Amino acid sequence: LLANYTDERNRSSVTEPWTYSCEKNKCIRKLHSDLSSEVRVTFLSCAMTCGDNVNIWPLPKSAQMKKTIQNIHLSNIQYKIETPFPNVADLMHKAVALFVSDIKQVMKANGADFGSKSINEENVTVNILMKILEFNETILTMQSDECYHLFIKQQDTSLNISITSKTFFGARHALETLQQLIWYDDAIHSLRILNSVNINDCPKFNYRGLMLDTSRHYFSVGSIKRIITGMAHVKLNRFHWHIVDSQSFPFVSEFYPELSKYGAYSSKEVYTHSDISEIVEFAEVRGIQVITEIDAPAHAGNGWQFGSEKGLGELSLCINQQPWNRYCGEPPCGQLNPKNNNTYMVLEKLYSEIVNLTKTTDIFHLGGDEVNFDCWRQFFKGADLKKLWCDFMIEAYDRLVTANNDESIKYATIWNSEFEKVKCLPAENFTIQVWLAKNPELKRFIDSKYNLIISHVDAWYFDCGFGTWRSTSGEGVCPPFKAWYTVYNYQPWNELYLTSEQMKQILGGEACMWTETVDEYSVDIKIWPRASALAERLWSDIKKFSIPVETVQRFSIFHTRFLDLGLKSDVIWPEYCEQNLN
Ligand code: CP6
Repeated sequence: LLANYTDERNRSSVTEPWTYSCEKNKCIRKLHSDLSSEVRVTFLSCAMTCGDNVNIWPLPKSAQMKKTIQNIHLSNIQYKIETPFPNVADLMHKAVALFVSDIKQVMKANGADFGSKSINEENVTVNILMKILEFNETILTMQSDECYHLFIKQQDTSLNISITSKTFFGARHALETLQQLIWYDDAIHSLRILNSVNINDCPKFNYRGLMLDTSRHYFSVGSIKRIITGMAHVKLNRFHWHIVDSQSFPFVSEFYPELSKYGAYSSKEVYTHSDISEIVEFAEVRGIQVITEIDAPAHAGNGWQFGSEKGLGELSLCINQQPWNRYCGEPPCGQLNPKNNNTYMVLEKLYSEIVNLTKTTDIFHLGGDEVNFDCWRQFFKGADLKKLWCDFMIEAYDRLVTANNDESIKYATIWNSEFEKVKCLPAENFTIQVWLAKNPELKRFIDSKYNLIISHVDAWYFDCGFGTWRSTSGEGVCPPFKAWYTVYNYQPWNELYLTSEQMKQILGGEACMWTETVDEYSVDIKIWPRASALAERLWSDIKKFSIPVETVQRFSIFHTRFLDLGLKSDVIWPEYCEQNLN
């Protein structure tokens, strides 16, 4: 019986020694012959048709479905977009094209041969009707509605799929969900879909982010697009681009080209305006907003040397100063000069470039982290250094507003640090990205009326724990590796007992991929599947106790889909767990 077994991964060319069945809501695999062996399996074709697990990641808010299947042809799918907004129609056409190419990719990964005629003779027409009637926005704000209704119903030979949403974002999410309801079964050479589905879905949090640091290592435009592609599949919607830091300045400013000329690792390892626009557009079609951070006043060294040469004076202080661990968190040091007016002039110009390139709406990132007072103290003896920092952030904010054509920005975000104790920044304009504080400090931020983005170092920092780097001097500063289930289980708002009004101050969360120990060739498996776990925490926010086996199976099925889509991801669990969960 095993003689035919030429290629284990290609089921069509082999005769398998077992059969599958659906028994008591479980997929069971049994050996033929008199060998008695029975295992539970989770492979896709069986899982999609057996049991009542909803195999969608992140889990929709509400989903009813029958596990009844229809075989379909890619060439028999018709798309109709209904919207009064031409810009939305235009973007939606592009999103549909991505959907089609994703389906083709999944088919290919599962052995579809596009050259040969399908043995599936059924002639069912699939009509996808997308209605986006309410808003014309294509760049997210904190108010954007991302909900959608996805309805699939079959009437004889016509399979109707209706997608309704208020915005482009909702309809695009619906296509991601729909993509996960379609699979290719090579055993019967057919594309298949669940044909009775009713999903009403909304995210729990508006801000669902991933941060990438392109200063400690340079990342090619292609590798950034790959990360954004993965984000779109799990409905993450904010790409926070920590584009420069003290180590390198790859952003090519048109006002101050010296910054990247002196500060980039090489003349090739840079991001021009056209590179950035390309990335912003790539993200826009995927419902993702790009938020670019020029960290200040700390984490600003290489590149900033140009000031003295241009008659602008010292823009950054302590560059390369030793011993570095006294003057910064990570070598080489550099911290902007708060008493030089030209520092703010340069920042304002950089902000204005970014505001235009990224089509800034209501959110911006001003950095603000890890200010080193020993650095500044050398230059400003006797000064109130906390106040100096506060004044710096306020001035940076004012310059940002000027750069934004005098329109105020509601969510100017800064990393949490010393400043909470000073409370010098108005909560109407400043949002805190919390990477250090836990309860009860978190509750104090809420009481002080700040909006929060959660990124705690113990759960959502993806750089730590690989054992090759300590971010500051000394042992154990960088906490241990976080597995995907650590990421998934972090839910600090659950212990805060907030009113629903207070809960609104938690805008969402973000995973941070600092890149001291990561480059574009290793970044994928460090981000995935952990960012997918974060995505479900922020989209579905299922109350945590322990993670049920059904959730891991669903995650495992999504993981396979993610790989089929051509992306790379680390493992969820050992492969034998797929078959040993009785
Ligand atoms: N770079 C910048 C970093 C970090 C921060 N800001 C960082 C600090 C500690 C750890 C990981 C990263 N590398 N600009 C803190 C927000 Cl453990």
